[in-house]
Amino acid sequence: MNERARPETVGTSLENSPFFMPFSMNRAFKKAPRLLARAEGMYYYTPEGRKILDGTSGLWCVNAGHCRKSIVEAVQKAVATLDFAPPFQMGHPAAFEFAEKLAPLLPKGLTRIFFTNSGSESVDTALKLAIGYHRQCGEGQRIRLIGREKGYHGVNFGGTAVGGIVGNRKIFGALVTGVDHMRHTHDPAKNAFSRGQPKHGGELAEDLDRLCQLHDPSTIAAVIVEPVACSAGVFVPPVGYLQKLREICDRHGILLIFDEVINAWGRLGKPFASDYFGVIPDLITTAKGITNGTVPMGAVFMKENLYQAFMTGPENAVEMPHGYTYSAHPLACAAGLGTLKVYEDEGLLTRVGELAQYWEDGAHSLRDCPNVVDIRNLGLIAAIELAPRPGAIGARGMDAHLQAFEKGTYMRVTGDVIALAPPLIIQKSEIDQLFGTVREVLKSLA
Ligand code: PXG
Ligand code: PLP
Repeated sequence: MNERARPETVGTSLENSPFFMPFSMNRAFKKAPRLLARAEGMYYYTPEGRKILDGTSGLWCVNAGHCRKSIVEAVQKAVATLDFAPPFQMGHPAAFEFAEKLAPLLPKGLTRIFFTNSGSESVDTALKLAIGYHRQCGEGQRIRLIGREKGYHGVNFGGTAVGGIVGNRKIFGALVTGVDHMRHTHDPAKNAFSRGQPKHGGELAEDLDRLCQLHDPSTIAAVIVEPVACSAGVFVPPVGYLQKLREICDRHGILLIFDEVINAWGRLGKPFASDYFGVIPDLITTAKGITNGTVPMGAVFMKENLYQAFMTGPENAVEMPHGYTYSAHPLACAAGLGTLKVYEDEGLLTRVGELAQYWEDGAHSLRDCPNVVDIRNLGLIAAIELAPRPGAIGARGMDAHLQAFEKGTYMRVTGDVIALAPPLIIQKSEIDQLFGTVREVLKSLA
């Protein structure tokens, strides 16, 4: 018997629950929980049976919609066949099959795949690969890592260090040395209510040149950015910005990492954001939509030269001393294979091309709603930014989240920014419904 004092109501109340919830207001949530009991297609259902439209694909991951039969069945079959296989010095067929199926989808020049279990692990893996690569190439002094203000690269040590969201960093100290950050690209004075890519700010990529001058470029291993920075509030890259970053990296021998944990898997109407923007990085980090969120999985895609730099030395030596117990887990590979088939059968990796204009028009129709100070969009992503209440940053946003949930819509809110990114199977009528609910909420919010 657990000796801890527990309220009489245990079983019906979560107020004293031992579950330490991630990135949540634990105390407030446990007093008034918002639980989801099941899901299907575009909708969640609460334990009481209320139907909730999913406005943010779970957490930007359920791109093909919920509980898709073929994915569920693939995972069910896998778990009953091979629960686990050690990934170090052993293998299982689905891991090789999944890599084989993914390879042709990758942007040109990216040929090799390292499996992880999350976006955070993908980021830390990519940063280590970058540093290791330079050392393999005789440039062991290249150990600096450059991120960007407002960037989100997960929560592990490397990702937190290169990340640029102050609230996620400030209580954790120095984390990793040798990290610096470029300026963010958000310029509401010039770019508010831009449709698609903002016109102003492409030159901000030159901030990388400034850091090259400061540190000397020969000390820098890699630059990591999200093509569209989603987590901090949806910041779309200005026209020309990513191209310029690529040029500067090329000039100085610095590896460019695109963190496509959210951007990939059809969110912008192409398989990857790299395809959408026509800029090819040296490494891509991803997760989330790779398995439709069904089973945790992440991956790092890299150019051939990175892989080959490690394939040196004696063949009886481990080439890359890195990996996770659950790298290429059989259930994740099954979910990934099932997911790719749904993406292909239903054309989901390009479907957003047909929806993007309708989506953009819907998002920007909210411009006249109270407290809206900016609207940003690209592909099937939109952010509606609200003015904060004086002295209470995030309060209006949180109220919007709570009211929307009452009205049957789930939407992610970060501070006072509403971030929408529904499953790619959404119908136009559901786009209307989603923005209709947001409009109602904004009109009734103080
Ligand atoms: N990089 C990027 C660009 C991400 O968006 C991660 C890394 C980390 O992935 P994992 O799987 O370790 O969480 C992410 C994750 C939000 C939100 O509300 C976004 C993420 C995670 C949680 C919340 O915007 N992105
Ligand atoms: N810590 C200990 C003591 C371990 O034995 C392991 C893996 O064997 C890890 C951490 C890493 O765990 P994972 O491979 O799941 O990331």
